[in-house]
Amino acid sequence: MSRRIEQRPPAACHALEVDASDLRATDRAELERMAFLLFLVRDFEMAVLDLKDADLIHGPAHTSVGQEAVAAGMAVALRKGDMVGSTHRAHGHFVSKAVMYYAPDGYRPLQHGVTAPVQDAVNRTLAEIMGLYEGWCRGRGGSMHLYDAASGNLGSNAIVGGGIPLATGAAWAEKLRGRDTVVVSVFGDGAINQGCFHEVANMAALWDVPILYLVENNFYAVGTGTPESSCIEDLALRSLGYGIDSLIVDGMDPLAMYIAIREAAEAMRSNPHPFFIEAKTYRHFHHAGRLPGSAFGYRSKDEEAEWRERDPIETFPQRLIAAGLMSAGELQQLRDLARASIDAAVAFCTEEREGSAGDTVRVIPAAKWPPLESLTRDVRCEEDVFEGVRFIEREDVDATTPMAYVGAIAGATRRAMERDERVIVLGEEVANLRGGAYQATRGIKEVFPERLINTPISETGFIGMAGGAASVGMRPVVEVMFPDFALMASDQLFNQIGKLRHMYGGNISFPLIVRTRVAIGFGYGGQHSMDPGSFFAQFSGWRIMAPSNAFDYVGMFNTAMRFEDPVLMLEHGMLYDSPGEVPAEGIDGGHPLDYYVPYGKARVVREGTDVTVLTYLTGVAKCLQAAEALAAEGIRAEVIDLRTLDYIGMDYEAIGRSLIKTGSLLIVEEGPRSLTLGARIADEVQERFFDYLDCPVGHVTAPDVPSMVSRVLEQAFIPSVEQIQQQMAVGARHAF
Ligand SMILES: Cc1ncc(C[n+]2csc(CCOP(=O)(O)OP(=O)(O)O)c2C)c(N)n1
Repeated sequence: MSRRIEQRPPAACHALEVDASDLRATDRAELERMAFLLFLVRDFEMAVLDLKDADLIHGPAHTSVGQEAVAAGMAVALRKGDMVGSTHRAHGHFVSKAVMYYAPDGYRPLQHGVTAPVQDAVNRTLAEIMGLYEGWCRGRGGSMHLYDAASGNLGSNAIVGGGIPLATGAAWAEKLRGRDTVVVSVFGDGAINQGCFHEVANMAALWDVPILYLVENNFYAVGTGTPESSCIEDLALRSLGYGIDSLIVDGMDPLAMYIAIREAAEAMRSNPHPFFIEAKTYRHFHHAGRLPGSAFGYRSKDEEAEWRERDPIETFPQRLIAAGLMSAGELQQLRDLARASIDAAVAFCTEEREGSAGDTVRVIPAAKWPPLESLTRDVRCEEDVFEGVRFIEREDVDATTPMAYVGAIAGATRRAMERDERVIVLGEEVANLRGGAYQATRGIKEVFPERLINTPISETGFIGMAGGAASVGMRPVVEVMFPDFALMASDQLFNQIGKLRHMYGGNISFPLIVRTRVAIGFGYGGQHSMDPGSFFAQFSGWRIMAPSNAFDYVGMFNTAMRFEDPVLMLEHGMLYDSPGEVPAEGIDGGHPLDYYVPYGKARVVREGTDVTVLTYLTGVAKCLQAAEALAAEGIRAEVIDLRTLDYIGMDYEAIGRSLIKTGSLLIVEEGPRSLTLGARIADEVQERFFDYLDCPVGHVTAPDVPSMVSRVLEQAFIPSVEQIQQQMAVGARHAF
């Protein structure tokens, strides 16, 4: 007879109840800090709304009026070295964490007042929200992209859910380095429905990451009520399936938040594992602006009035007075301190002028704006990371030893791990199958079993976590099994890793390598055969290197490792078994694989005078073959292996040098036309070298369809040597 045996989730959810005895049991200094932060955040947010109304804030400003207890309790509960990643509604979390970091140890607002570093933190936060140069991110970030690594503020983030993988990765990195940092990832009831949360919650539990997921359930995502987006009312129940304990907390009570977070943090420090807190809270106003939500019809005035009764700015001081822990006078002093600090911040960012009607108006002094030259700064790191490095090419090396392309990948990776303990390697199957799905991690598990990490099939999650780990100083190498799978992780790769350095004013870096292997030609079809170079190249934060042989692979991998930027190492499956060679001896007596091949330098692999042919990866051998065949007819094609594929690093000098000789350009790529680099290269070439060109630019690509599994169709899809040869001949006649 069949029967059903009840199975329980491997974790538990509780609701926290706090009473007056907890208040009395709490250190008086902690209560004072919480009260001060409550007042400070409220005044800060009201000032933001005033400035927004005066049109002195450009773009949206999502305030947390009503929700201050979460920020105040959290900031007081955490240590200075702990970290907080936040959302689009981050002002309160950010300024509270910054204040607690920049304040003296044992901060007593009543005794110390608002110290200069605390005031500076408030000023810089407001300045950033206003887009001013003295802001944390040089005014480039604004309200939704605040960042200050020193105070542990991992950043506000405008993509709902987008910051969760980064914060989880930062927490993971801290644990891997043996630190007892706790990271809090704050997000809303709307964000919990993003897949990225579920991917990283699973991995955080799997790897015992000390991350506190703190959901501010304010019951609405814009105008969508939680019952419309979740069939489970208590969102804290959602973590149980991942083996993460959770707690439901009154998010209108700073003390409850403080107790919940402090206890969770201390437990995580001694026994790392994620924890989940659902803070039930309420924003008094609509999603943005100062109108109540009821004005937009998605909630009632009665509901708003009920929550107003629980406003922490009123209730917390009353409780402190009732318990005899603080006097009304002391609380008023704290209110005055907060008010004065916010007034000072407004005065720091603006000045009063006489208006046209003889009234006084507030304006932003011209000197406060970011200089226009800063517009394009900080997309990538400076290349001074190569100080003292000598770059070499194959011809600089006399003695070599044979090494296949795939051996070069594994060898360079392993060598990087030997050199630098910050290097970790992760991806699907990388530690299985004796070298990963394609042998590119062969020989690493035997030496670095802890640093070679198999991931679940969660591209968003593990790429985002690698980004977070990189942002706090690790050097992850991520294998993406097939390039097409990178699209699963688009937000993390492009909105986050590819953009944030610039958006956060150059204050963050993502030194990581994503390796992926183009698989055109293997019959895997349209969802496994992408050449992602042009896709990554849309995002200027990414550097892209595509080595076509083992020698270049090792040297370019080493170069990629040295950058503070994300680098895509583009490989090709058809090259994996191709024989190659690497130096037999090390430069200056070092390890043979410790050499650097330059970024941003294309390589002329065959000289010619009739047509310039740009290509990369498997295109190099094909173009050489075509050029050889044409040589018999007296046509001399110059073949250039681009090697660096991103548009900033593209070696236009080499292209120009060649075009002076040939006057004709052919670009050869394997991908479907819309997904190739050639259109942009041709555009750039006509702008820079129009006078050298004797004819339009030719472009050999696959047709604009996804690749196919059928052997004959795939062969017809991939540009053939004959096709290339024929187009080279046309190019040599300057007849495109
Ligand atoms: C990926 C993404 N989808 C949609 C939006 C637009 N958006 C911005 S905030 C928001 C609501 C978020 O709600 P919640 O996570 O509950 O946070 P709250 O605003 O309540 O603090 C939406 C839909 C966005 N910024 N990012």
